[in-house]
Amino acid sequence: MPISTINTTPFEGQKPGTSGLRKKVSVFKQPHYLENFIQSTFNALGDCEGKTLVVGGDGRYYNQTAIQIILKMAAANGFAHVWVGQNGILSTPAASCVIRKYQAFGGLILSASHNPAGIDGDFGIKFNTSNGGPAPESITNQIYQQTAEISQYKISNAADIALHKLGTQSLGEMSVEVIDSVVDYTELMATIFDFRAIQALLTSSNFSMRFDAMHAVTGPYAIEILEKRLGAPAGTVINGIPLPDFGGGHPDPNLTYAEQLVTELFSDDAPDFGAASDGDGDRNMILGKQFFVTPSDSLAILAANAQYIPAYKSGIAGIARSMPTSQAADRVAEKLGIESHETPTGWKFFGNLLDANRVTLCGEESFGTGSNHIREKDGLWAVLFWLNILAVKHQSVAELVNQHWQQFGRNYYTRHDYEGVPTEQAEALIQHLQTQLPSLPKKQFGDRVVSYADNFSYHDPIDNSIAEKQGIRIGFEGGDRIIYRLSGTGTEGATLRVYIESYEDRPDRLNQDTQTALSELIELANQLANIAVLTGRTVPTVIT
Ligand code: VG1
Ligand code: CO
Repeated sequence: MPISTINTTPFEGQKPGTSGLRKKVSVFKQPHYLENFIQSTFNALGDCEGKTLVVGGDGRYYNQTAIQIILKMAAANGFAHVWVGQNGILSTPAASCVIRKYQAFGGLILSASHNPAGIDGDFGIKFNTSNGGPAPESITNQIYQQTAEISQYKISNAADIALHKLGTQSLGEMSVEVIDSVVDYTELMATIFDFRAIQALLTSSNFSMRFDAMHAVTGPYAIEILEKRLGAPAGTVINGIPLPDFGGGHPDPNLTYAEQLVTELFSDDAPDFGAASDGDGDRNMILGKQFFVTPSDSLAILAANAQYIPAYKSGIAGIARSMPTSQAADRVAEKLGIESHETPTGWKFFGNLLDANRVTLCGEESFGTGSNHIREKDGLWAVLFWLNILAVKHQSVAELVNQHWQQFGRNYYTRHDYEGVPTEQAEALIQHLQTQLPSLPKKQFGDRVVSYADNFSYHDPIDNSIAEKQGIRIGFEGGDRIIYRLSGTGTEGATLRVYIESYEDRPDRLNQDTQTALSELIELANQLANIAVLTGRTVPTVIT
């Protein structure tokens, strides 16, 4: 089958961010744009001859078109074999599972996660390595370098693959295996959790739950696992049909965007348990009856109850959390006498710790939780983990969380996002904070004293790589913290994220409203960064 070599010139800004390259669909659709990035990825990886690749995406608009191009380029670059999800669908955790299971050289995941989809929405792509995890910065930097130098790409002239048809097809010399998107992932979940106990819970008349797939990729996975395998009544999964524009919604599982689920769980006859996932299936939100579990608390609670889960019953090696995630999990690690690690934002920083078996559980405040079963965060896994604990302990979500706070204290936590801030303004704000850093330690604000102020730098204990400038941290005596960083996943202007945390262990102060409990610190965070003056914003766009 003939292969064409096409001349091209570099596009500016093909720099992978927190989680791959994310741009507007209109940017990706420019002639050669996707091709340049794919060829640059292959160039950065070196010899692709005879290797195996996994390809799949979250089903958003442009997914299948992009996959056909990628398959032809993979063939032209010498790959021998590609595993691709049926209709081009693989959730991010399922892609990680498939890469590991079939020992592929790596995978291309097409997703912009919860960013809006559709012809006017966003598209994204990232490369995961053979461990199933997002490529580390050493590789993404090389890819970026290649995008700046590219002059040609290679593409096969073979016909399209029938992505709906399960089984083996060939594309020139390369074989393409179209696989069921759900089977391998479901099997993996069954090896981790006590499906029998969860089934007993989900079929009991004393328990009801709702799972909101938000018209994104998790629908088929949730229907298969929760309804078909575990016996939850039909209708447990809502918005379960993936749509190329996610139904016009914003599949970001939080109190703002998962509105339908939140309304139901906070109603008078709310179900006992509610959960939602995001565009590509790697995030999770956990709700009880009229009760919200912060992702930071969720990580700590899963860690403290890991012994109830078959896969973790002999103990967890350690816990890692991203820097802005609350310190709740650290207290659990301390009690268990295991390692705890603080890494920069983005799942790629957990990979080395997981591979070296230094940690078993990982989490981010941005509704991401996962374990060593794959190398991505995993939405449904977190939901099953919670259900397994509830099934064994016969407690409600609120009881479990309150009990945790009584034992460990509570880290009140909130994140304030200011979206669509002009980039220069956002950078000036970070600079304004940066210049204050040396003068802050020992300074007193009300009854708080600053104990450290820095721009977080991470030294990876496994490969000794260093990631600098990962966010401004202002820590106070007693553990309170304010953190500021700019998002690395947006496609329009800048998003300023302000993370605020305060620890409380007085038993009579554990049930306050979060924004009230944190009001002084929130005010201080606004003042220190001069947010109103420097951005013209007096209220955040989203509070989680
Ligand atoms: C955000 C979150 C981060 C997460 C990343 C990818 O990044 O804060 O914790 O890892 O999204 O998640 P940023 O740079 O915008 O803060 V996902 O579900 O978009 O793959
Ligand atoms: Co996601």
